[in-house]
Amino acid sequence: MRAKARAHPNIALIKYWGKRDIERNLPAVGSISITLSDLYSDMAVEVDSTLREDVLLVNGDESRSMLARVSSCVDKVAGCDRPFVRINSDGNFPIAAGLASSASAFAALVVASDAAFGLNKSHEELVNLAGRASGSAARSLLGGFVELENRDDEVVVSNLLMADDWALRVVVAITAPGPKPVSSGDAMEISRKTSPFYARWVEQQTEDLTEARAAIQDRDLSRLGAIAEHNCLKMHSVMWGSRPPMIYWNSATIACMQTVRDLQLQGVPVFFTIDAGPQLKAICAPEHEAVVRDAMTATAGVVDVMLSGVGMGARLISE
Ligand code: 2P0
Repeated sequence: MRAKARAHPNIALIKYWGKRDIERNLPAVGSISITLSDLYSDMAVEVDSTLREDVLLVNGDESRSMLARVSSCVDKVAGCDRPFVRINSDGNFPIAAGLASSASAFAALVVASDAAFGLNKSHEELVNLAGRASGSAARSLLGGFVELENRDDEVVVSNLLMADDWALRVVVAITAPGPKPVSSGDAMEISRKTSPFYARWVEQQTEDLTEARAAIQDRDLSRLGAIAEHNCLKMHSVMWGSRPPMIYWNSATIACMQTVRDLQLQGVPVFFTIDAGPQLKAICAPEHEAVVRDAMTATAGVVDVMLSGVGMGARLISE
């Protein structure tokens, strides 16, 4: 009646922004991501019939703010009449700061809960349970290059390439490690309801997915970079056009973008993406990682740099 799982955050190259069904947390658009290898969330779930409520420890400290969302995810896996659980969540990167901590946390949570309750659910069920907790978490069930597709009333994830098929490196420039002011879920709804660009964003997503899929199959970094940067800036334009505007960037985020542009002008094959937070992720081949890392580290306002490869999907690990 206890199990522990590890999952990694994923970075969307073609983004999920907006929901078509809030109740079931179904995304309005498909997306393509890479699962990271070096950042992780571990979730240990222990069923304990002596508890009077669920208990959540995040990096060793009791957390009540995240408890309702975590409990609700365990309910969806094991049913509302389940015994209470003690959950230990540990990770090696900042939470709720635009680094997809909810993706890795909920992917690990559904895998650990399924095992702790001995349910043996199918991979497809686990994907959809993770997606209900956090849209991007469905993608962290798989490693490598992952596409999430909308199908009727469910999501389907599949591998475009495995992690070993294309060894890209991700240089994460942290410009502000604190939690974001507005959650992604709330910001998406504000965008859907108020941004004049939202409908066009949804309409164009199929084109962007097709282009990125082809670039990934060809392992063409400059083609993938062009469509990923376009899709990222388009998503942020939807946010900027919302009322109130959703601006997650700070001045260092823009400085990082300029650093990537300068590297590109010097002939370094690298591209950037930015999620719902002020951190920038620069993506390149392994032979260019050191120059990209040094340039990001030297950029004004960067407080930390994390390095990662492309990694594995969610799985059970020993305690
Ligand atoms: C993504 N983001 O595709 C996009 C890009 C942020 C920007 O998925 O409301 O935490 O829990 O389903 O998955 C972040 O949103 O949102 C996200 P919910 P989630 O990675």
